[in-house]
Amino acid sequence: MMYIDRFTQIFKRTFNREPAYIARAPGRVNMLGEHVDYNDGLVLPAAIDRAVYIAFAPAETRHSSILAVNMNQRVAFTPTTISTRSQIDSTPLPDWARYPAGVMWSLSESGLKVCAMNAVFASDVPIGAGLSSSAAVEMAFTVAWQTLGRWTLPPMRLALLAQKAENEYVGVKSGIMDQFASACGVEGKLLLLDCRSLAWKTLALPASVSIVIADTSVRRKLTSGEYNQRRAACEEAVRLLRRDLPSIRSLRDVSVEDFNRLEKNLPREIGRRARHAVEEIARMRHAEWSLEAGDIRVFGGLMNECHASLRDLYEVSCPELDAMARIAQGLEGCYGARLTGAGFGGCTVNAVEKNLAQEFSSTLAKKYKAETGLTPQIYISHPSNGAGLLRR
Ligand code: NG1
Repeated sequence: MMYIDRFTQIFKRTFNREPAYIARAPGRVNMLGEHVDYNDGLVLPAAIDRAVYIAFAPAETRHSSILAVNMNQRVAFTPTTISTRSQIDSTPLPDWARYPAGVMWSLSESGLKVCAMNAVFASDVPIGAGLSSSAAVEMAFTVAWQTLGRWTLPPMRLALLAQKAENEYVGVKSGIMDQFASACGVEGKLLLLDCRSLAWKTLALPASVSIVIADTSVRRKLTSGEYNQRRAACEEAVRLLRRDLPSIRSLRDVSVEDFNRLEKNLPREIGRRARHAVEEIARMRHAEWSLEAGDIRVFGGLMNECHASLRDLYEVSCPELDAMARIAQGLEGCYGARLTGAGFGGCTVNAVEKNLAQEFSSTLAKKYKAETGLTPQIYISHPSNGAGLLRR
């Protein structure tokens, strides 16, 4: 509510009129299935109660004018200027503006009507923390342009258009998980997505369990290079494993048994990376059964195994994430703790007994600070609905 009032005021001050609409697009947390969206695997994210908010209206000009409240920066661009990544005054687009410009580009490429828009947006999704702040920005603009263009597509289709913006305009080869979760979130539910078929369904944690997100306050460095290297290692493993398993298309098609037999044919580092992906996809099958059976202990154990695998095999953790997960795993009421998102900094996600969640959070913060000297941000989070209009 606070956002709506604040935005309406900022919009009025900036554009001398009321916004026509306000939309919201959430960030996401991933409970399990890490670094497998680009291996055709299964993932288990939830949209969270931290989001991007956007107030917008059609513009009377030919260009779109966008104010980023967090950056206190305003840009103006048209479909023509964004093809050279610049604004109407020929200055380059700042980094953050590549997300809205990328969405405009992706929608236009798909032949959708993209109107000139005045917009003000802000986010309370921490940046670079593994909670998909960029997907939230993309989804907010996708919803805004859909509204002004008066076309309607299913949420999964909107997610794919936003992913195209990220992959082809921004230039990050991310999988579909983040945009999917921001587009398709369901209040109170986890989302089980098959990244190959794009079929999905909801699953729930038991009502007595809370999701606690613990931000190490370490921001990731050099991620896109490391991220793309991990992707490349998985692709190389598929290429080498095809000598024995000619029909495989991705690591999704390799069973743990076949991998155990064939790992010796892979260079050691490629073998470690691929083992994480193959075992993580298998863990996701167990996770589905355990949640359907309401067995949070088994599910929590899988979260802990996932953290160890990301740390030791995939090597995308860092000392602060390891400390946060290790301390949490030793606290009362914690069923499972692991790093979430790409890694190299950012957040852990924890499944915690609801009536112990407050105490868990304050003890975790204290112990983490004592061990690392850093002050973490810890929130009890609740799965939220996906991107959409807040009011007309
Ligand atoms: P985050 O941590 O939100 O950047 C990244 C990818 C996802 C997925 C996870 C690892 C981007 C934008 N997103 O998420 O598609 O591969 O890492 O599971 O790079």
